[in-house]
Parts: sequence; C-alpha cells; structure tokens
Amino acid sequence: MFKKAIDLIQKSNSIAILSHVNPDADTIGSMLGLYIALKTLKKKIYLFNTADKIDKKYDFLPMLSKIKNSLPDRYDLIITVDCANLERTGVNIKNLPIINFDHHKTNTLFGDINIIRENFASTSMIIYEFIQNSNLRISPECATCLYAALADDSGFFQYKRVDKKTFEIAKNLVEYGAKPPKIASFLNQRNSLAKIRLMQLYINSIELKKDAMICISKLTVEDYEKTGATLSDSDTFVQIGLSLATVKLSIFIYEINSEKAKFSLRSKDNIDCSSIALLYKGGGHSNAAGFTANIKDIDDIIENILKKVSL
Ligand SMILES: [Mn+2]
Repeated sequence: MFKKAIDLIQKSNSIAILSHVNPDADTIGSMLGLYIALKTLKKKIYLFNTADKIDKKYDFLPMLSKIKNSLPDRYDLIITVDCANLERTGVNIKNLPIINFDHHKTNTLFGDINIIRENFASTSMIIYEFIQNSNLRISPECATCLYAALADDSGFFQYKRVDKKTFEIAKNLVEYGAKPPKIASFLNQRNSLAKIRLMQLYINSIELKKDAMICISKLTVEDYEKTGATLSDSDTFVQIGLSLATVKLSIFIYEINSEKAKFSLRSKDNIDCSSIALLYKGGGHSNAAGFTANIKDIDDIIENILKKVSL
C-alpha cells in the first residue's frame, strides 16, 4: 500500500492534502509533516482546511501558514489525513484519485488507496511509517509536526491505543529532532483566562447519571459569548468529566450556533462511543467519538443514550 501510494504521488504533478473540519493537532500535524517530507519531490502541493483561521495553539508548527481555506481549480491527486469520511474534509470531490491516511475505526474506505491503522494512536504514526517506507527524509521540522500530532492525539501517551509502537515512533521522532518539553508547553501551557472561565462553567454544568457512571455537561452559545472563549477552547473539556473516579462515559454537549449542538463522547474500558455516535451519523474511535444534532433534540438524545448504554 505504501508503495502504491508513493508511486501515485510520483506520477502526479499537483497534489491537494486535505485535513478535517474543526482541525485538531493530529490532522494539522499529519498534513504539515507529510507536506514537509513530500516537498523534496518538487511537486505543486496545496494544503487545505475549511477553517478561516487555524487555532493559535498550533502556531509553533512549521509551515502552518501554507494551510489555506481555498483550493485551486485544478490538481490531480487528493490525499486526506485523519478523515473518517469524505464529508469531514468539507470539500466536494469529483473524479480524482484519493489516498486516504487514517486511524478511525469508522473510516468508510472512500479512497482509491486506503491506508488505515485502527490500532495506531495517531494518523501521524501512519505518515511516519509512510515517509520511512518511501525513502523520504524526516527533517526536524517534519518530526516536530508528527510528534505534536502523536502526543496530542494520544492524550500525551495515556489513551487506549498507546503501546510499544507508539513509544518507538515517538522515540524515533525525538531522534529526528522533535523536542517533547517544548511541544508539550506550546500545546498545553498557553491557555487564555477566557478558556479557564469557560471551564468553570463546564464544571458547574456537570450532572451525574446512572450511579454516577455517566457524566453529562453542557455549554450554550451564551456561555462562549460571556466568557469570550472560542469553540476550540472547549475541545478537551469532556476529559474533565471522564477524569471523575466513578465516570465511565462522559458526554459533553456544546452549542455551535442557535440551532446546532455537538455531542462529544469519551469513555473508559469497553464502552464503545463510536457505536453511539454512528446512531446519530457521527463517528470516531471506541473511546472517543462525536456527532452533531439539533438543539431541540438534545434531551431526547440524552434520554435515548441513557436507555441504550449498558455499563
Ligand atoms: Mn487522529
């Protein structure tokens, strides 16, 4: 598969690399790491994300300014990174070959070449293996992007899929020049007061259900407005609920506008979040998944999840 992918890349003149909507460190870091490695092939490469502006949190990643929210009219190959389905790219794609690099359990195998590793803690680990197998070089800049993606997507080496291989790749990326303390500090120690104030509202909203095994929390549009925090400021709040000793499933619902809300799910042990998310046209991993719903349906959905989930 790696060989087929690099052959297809070699044959193409211009390539669009697509990352997912509401970008996280894995999709951004994988895209930039791949870009930096492929740059030596002297192809025309476009980097795309739907966001108007990428979160400041990622401003330490090399080449971040190359990511645009528009694409040229023509390019002859698409590469997606960390996208479980094509809709996640936010791009309407017709009749172009696609290479799909991803680690989501719910990946729909939409590519012509699908390189999926469900057991990997990040998509950037797949990009690392691809670069190594394609005889491309991993520069310190590339290593920084791939390491940041790996550290962030694995919850800094905490989540379920972290294993020997995760550390092997992390170790190699450090040898190639990634600096773990610096990257951790860039990602985790630059919070705004607005974010901490929003966190306070998140914590206040917590309700425990089913013998305190399910944590439900909510933030409204108004909560974001009055604190001045952004949607991405609340990206990791769902983990706070999950950190409670008794909680096995943390459900965080946040309004993204006056009509729609996002459900973010995190679980411990064998509770499968992705199967819940799939019921509502979402997706994800077994311990981390999400979906979008109408605000008016929130209560019904919560009731339904409480009824269905077995703990
Ligand atoms: Mn990922």
